[in-house]
Amino acid sequence: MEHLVTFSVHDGIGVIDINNPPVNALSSGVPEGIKAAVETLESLPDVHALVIIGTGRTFVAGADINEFVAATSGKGSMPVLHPTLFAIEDCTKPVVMAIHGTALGGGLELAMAGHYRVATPDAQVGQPEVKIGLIPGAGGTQRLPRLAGVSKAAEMCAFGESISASEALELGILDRILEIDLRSGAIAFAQEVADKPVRKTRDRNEKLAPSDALNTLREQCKKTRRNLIAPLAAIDAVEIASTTPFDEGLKREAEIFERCVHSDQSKGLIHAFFGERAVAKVPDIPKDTPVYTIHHAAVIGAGTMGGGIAMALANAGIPVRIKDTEQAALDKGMAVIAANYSRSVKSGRLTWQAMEQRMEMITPQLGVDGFDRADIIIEAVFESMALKKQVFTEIDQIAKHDCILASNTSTLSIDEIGSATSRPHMVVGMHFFSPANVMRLVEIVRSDSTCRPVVATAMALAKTLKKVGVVVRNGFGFVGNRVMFPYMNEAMFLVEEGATTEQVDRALTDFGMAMGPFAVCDLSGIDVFWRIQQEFPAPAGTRRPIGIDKLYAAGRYGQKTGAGWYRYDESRKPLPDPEVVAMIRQKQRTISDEEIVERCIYSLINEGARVLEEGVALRAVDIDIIYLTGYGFPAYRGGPMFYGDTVGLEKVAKRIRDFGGTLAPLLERLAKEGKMFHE
Ligand code: 3H9
Repeated sequence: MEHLVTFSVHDGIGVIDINNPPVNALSSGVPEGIKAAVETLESLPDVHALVIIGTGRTFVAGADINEFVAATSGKGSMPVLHPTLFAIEDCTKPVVMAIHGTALGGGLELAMAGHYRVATPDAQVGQPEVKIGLIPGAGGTQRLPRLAGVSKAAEMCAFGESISASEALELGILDRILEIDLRSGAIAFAQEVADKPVRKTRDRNEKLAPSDALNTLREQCKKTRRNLIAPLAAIDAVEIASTTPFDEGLKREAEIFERCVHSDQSKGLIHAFFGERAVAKVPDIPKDTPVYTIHHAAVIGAGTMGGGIAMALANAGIPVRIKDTEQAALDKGMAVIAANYSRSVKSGRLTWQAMEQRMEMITPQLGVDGFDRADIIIEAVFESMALKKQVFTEIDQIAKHDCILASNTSTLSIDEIGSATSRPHMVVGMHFFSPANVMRLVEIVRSDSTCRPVVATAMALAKTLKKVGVVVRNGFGFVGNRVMFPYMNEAMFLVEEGATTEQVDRALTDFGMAMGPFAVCDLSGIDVFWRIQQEFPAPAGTRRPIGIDKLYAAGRYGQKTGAGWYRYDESRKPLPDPEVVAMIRQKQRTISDEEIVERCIYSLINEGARVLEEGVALRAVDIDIIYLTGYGFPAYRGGPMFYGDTVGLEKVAKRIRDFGGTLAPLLERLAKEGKMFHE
């Protein structure tokens, strides 16, 4: 406990250092250590004030999230911060919180229990608990409105976004921004206020007037945080501060927190939080694996994917050459890039200067000038093995020997593509998702030959591009698309059997999917699905949906032709089309939403079990993160495999059998043994 928190005295000021790397979470031992140090301070007559500061890269990133996992699974006790926060707030000598990096969640709650808060100019503060399905549980919903006002506090607790030090100063959360060294500046500040009477945050009631803005905020949450319980719960808790005395408010906050922390939503979101970090740790690619530095990049193909990838590189400050074979295609690609940036400028997310700088980083060209200097060349041409092999043979001859050759293929074999080069060890799949400048997922596909430094470089590049790289093995459709096909097939079977496209899409968006399968199919293009079916026909004897062939034959390629599974008006609004049903309906029975969700989602889980068993996905969590960051699976369900565990694999297996499906051996075994994917 001693090393987590240290107490020392400097020029009549006590200093508590919190030292719990990497982010000074308030793990067991830290709050107790702070409380003990405050008690020590009270006993020292020659020490007149206290500074609390974090060592290392940040102040305090909140409660230790691992402790919630342990507590809700019966393996530990729930963290309790109130005794420490009261000890600070009730301290008879002024307590100054010195903030750098971030004061998040319990970290901001700790800071608000102090009598003053000073910070570095680049510090950030926030109540992000909602992002893991919680509300602030250590008085944040009661103290924040007392400093920042009810409406701003509700917004911060409901959306979970951090704010800058300057905004926090303006709102009254901070008392001063220190341009000088934080530690000495905070000690000087403490000397300045040492003789002043202390003012407890909980006694400050002047900003607690009820706010009408909360109802608008609730409406906003219902739209943008669909199905989530924590954002609305956070608003309720903040509202209580405006109508109820502090102590009663704390009790009510605790009741709401308790409901949230035991919810499946919180468990799913916490799984997603740790999962995103877990996928970055690949057992045979240790942290010290050498990586190639990427100074210059090149992209082949100026279509939707190539353009988006070029934007992602330029956004990260990496100059990129983008090549296409026809001037018209190149012009069109650059016009799309410019239009995308202009939209960001118009919405205020980007300045004109930044747009210009980014456009300057992208060099369009028909030839291969400068490709010999590229550190990575990313191919994003049409999805055809013959074409890809031709491209790789060509670039292999131009690229320098240590240039990484990456393919953005979504289904094709990286081993086979690599075989078209003299350097299969330098060939890797980097499967971006459309729009590549926005979507966070990159599937990093290693072939049998891809060497470890190349995989490590692809992972590092994904991080530089602010994306989530998930390493997978080679195999048809890798993980994401491979698992999606049975899900899409099931959706199509349901329409053949009596459901409508809009019912299927609605049932699955109600479940939480960002888009329904038919809307996705129309957006990606029926022709794309048709081509994949040609390249990879279903094995003999397996049921194959008839919809794709019929729509393709009718020239209904989706949004791009104004008709696919839906018809589209000028504003691209999807309209149900009875013609489609007439084309593919085989039977007529009433199908419930429950059946739709079970058949589609369980088929995802079943195929997930197959890719796991085959080793295409390394761990269940990799599949979860792929689905959360690339396929619009609801984060509060933790990903398909985590959701399967939540439902219970025995039930999942039984329902798949009931629907006539064939169980993946791994799923069958786990279900029989009463086990889970995530043990
Ligand atoms: C809370 O406070 C509830 C209270 O209201 C009530 C209590 C009663 N706990 O993200 P990084 C780990 S809820 C445990 O890669 P960055 C993380 O897993 C909490 N571990 O670094 C990773 O581990 P590893 C409210 C945590 O610089 C390592 O630290 N707070 C926690 O990109 C580095 O993290 C939040 O929700 C934690 N609280 O980002 C803040 N935080 O190395 C959550 C981090 O083994 N944290 N770790 O993979 C963050 O948003 C980011 O981590 C932060 C740093 C911005 C701080």
